[in-house]
Amino acid sequence: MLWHCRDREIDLGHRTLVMGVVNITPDSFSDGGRYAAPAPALAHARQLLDEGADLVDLGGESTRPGSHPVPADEQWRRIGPVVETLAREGRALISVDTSSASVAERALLAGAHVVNDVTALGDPAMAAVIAAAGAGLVLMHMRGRPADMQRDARYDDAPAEVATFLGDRLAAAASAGIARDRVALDPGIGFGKTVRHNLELLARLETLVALDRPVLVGASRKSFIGQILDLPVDQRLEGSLASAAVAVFLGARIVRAHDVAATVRAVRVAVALREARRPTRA
Ligand code: HH2
Repeated sequence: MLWHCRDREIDLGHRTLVMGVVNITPDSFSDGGRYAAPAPALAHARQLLDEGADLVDLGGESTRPGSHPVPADEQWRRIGPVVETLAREGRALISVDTSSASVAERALLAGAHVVNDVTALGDPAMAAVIAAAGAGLVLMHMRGRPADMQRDARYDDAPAEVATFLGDRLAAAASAGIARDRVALDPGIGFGKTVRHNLELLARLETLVALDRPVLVGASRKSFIGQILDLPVDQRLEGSLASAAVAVFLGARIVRAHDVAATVRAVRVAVALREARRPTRA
């Protein structure tokens, strides 16, 4: 399984990437304000790369439940200096967490490789920007929008409905000129879902793996873990690692995480277990 992101060809056949989260925001749900200025954000990105992150996900807009969109110019003011510096250094695979085509365009011009779009091409101008740059794309499922997404969290069969949605968005991306081999798919853990829906999506990840594109899972520190363990956001490491390990074992090829060093170790063991399920070659 190959994932093409501009000039990079990433073979995910026997690997799972760890995507380190860099929230350059005042209000993200788990680390809002810690890396809001360029210098701490850059230092944090470098630290995550040193800890073994395969790519960093730079975001200038929180999408926590109840949050509101941040104007494109403000998003770029937050993430631009970090994207530009990391791209100049040439070491990191750079993802930008934005659903704004104008932010994505500026980031790709500066040298980013992947657009992580939690609205799955909700901005009508986004597909053309990604197609023109040959960028990688993450299509994520969300029900509603962050401001109201927990109000309508109803599904008959969440994994099946999410798979249908992502299959449709994959087809829409292809008709807009974004080759399949550039796209990764994400069930959107915590985006318009109850605890039960999130658990079903993780436990039945094969429903998404069957779409034959890399599956990305972002369960790190999310509230379903807090609800199971009755723990606040700063005490969800073990729950995040357990969720990541199960997702990887069931086929996830990219894990989005805040705690990179620990996640890299958990993912390596889970990948070894996943590989052990394959029939051995004669
Ligand atoms: N989760 C968050 C943000 N972006 N992107 C993808 N593809 N998948 C996810 O699960 C995902 C995401 C929320 O986490 P975080 O960035 O830490 O919080 P906030 O949105 O409050 O900045």
